Amino acid sequence: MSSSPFYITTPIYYVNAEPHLGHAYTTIVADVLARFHRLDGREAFFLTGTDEHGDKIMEAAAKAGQTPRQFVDRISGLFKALWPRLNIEPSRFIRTTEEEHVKVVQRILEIVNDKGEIYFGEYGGWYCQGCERFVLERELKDGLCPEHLVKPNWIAEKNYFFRMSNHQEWLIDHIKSNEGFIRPQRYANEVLAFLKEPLEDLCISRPVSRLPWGIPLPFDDNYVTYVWFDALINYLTGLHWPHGEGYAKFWPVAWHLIAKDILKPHGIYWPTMLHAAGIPVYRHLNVHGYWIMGEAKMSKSLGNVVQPLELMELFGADAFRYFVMREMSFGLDASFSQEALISRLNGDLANDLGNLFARTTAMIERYCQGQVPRGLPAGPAEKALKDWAAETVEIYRTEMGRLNFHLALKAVWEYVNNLNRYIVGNEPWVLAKDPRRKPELDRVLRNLVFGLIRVAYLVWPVMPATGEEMLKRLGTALVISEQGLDYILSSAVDPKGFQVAKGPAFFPRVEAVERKDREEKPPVAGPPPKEPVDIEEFARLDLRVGLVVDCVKPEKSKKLLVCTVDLGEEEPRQILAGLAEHYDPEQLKGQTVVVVANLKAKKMMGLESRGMILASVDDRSVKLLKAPKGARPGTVVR
Ligand code: ME8
Repeated sequence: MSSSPFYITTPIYYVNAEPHLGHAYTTIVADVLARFHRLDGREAFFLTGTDEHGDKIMEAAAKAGQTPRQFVDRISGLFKALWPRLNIEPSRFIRTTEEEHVKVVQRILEIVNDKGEIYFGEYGGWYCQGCERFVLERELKDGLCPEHLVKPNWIAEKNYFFRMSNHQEWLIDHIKSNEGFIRPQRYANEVLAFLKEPLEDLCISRPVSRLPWGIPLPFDDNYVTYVWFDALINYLTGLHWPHGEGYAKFWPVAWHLIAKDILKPHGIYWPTMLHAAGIPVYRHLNVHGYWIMGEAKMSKSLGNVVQPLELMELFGADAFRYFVMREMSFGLDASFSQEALISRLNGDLANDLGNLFARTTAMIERYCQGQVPRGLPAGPAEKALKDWAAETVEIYRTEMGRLNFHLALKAVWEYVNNLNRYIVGNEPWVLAKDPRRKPELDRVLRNLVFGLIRVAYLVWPVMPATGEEMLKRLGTALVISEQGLDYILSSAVDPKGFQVAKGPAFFPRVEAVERKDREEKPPVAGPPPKEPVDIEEFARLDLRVGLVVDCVKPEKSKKLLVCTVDLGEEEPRQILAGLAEHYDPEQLKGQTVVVVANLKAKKMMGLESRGMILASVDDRSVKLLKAPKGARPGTVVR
């Protein structure tokens, strides 16, 4: 075992959307790794935070009717507040709007600029708002951004560029000669494949006139820093680069964790930026796959799907953490479903682990007044159990180090089930009937507690609250030892004389839940409430049910759809709706909608609109407000 320190980072998340399963997963993995390394005798630093500059954030703030500052404070707060609910304890939560970070970014820009690695030039390119980057022609699929499936905008302007191409050969060589620099290997191959073509220089500025929300370039205040150049540097700020003690200690052992969506910025921009600035590159970039909502996606239209983070609140943070760590093979996609979560919870947690704990502690309460028996020689079965524990620790340590969390947990569960078999094989309830066999009974019970203590330590990185509570009920407490995990194989954890308490079930069996109220949660980015109105004022609006009998998209407009709507009048009306980016004309035909019928007629793009179709609008989607099934055209809505 080595005692070198350990540094783990998550991506810093964009604050334009509420935290979801994907964000939770990466951050859980980071927390598990930090805890595992601490448990194995290393000092660990774990950094997460929020990415708060750029176009997307400006736009989301504007939609919410807030200043960017108010907006980012609010959403960043949602992320920060979620982590303790998931038993996640970062060493630092960093925000790119912090003054320290602004200074670090500017300092690095100066260094890179002084080295002649930045120039001013003109560039036209396809800009994908979702990716917040220029997407190369060859990356497009049928003219669309492959990640966001939207057509990028063509933007041409004068900007500052980083000579990324200067570092292409170095990067190829570095990836090839450092196994595991990017891992799993398939992602290193993906980056190498990309690097077969000449690398373009990276546009690292945005004119303030277009985007005022960013870090000003230290050498030209008409420009702010491109959000990726700003965001990646958080990994240094987090350690108080350049003079921080943390930087000296942890940067040489930096591990980044990301999903495959942001491989390019981390696998190409970041190492070349560091290389250009003369800063050593990170040790490992660890790339995981996507969580897919699987079958749940289909039933989502039924409106009864309980979202993953809601399930976490219902079933508990530790069970949720166990599920995601056990279910996903790091590097590959995995699908999330309530059924799979429940099956793990009732199987692995309630049956295997929960029962082992309950049975063992109940027997000690019943046969030994709650006190673990002392001073008994071990027989061959106990020797086998001890060997098994040593083997489990070995596999666990190896697989954790390789990010094969599912295999590490599998090994722990084999040990758990071995303990369960040890109970069945020794039938302590039979031994208890014969007073002459008391020494045998004592030996079995003490060994079971010994085993449970080891299990508590091994599950602690993944289920910290459970691990700690198990130890407490077994009459002891977690020790982070310099010996690392070998500590749990030593006699220091021998439970003789410990006072044990069974306590309530750790993981009561659960059943599937349905979403009771079908209302979505209020959108994060909703605008502030409007002034109150009198009922009379409201009553002046003539709201009606309308049937869309026809719908076409005029060629001239990107946003508008021309709808023909039956409102129960002599003739259907023409109503223009700004829905073209969200609905195909075909999807609207036959819908019963809610219409503001007495809106004054208005001309748009030379076409008259008589009324307005209502829709819900938030920062992510626009959805048609549908009238109740069977409501006839012209019916009043009030
Ligand atoms: O990209 N499955 O932020 P972001 C698994 N601000 N993980 C997922 C996921 C899914 N379906 N969806 C998201 C950004 N993630 C930038 C990062 S870093 C200097 C700047 C996780 O809010 C995963 O970790 O879009 C992914 O890489 C990250 O969220 C993207 O978060």
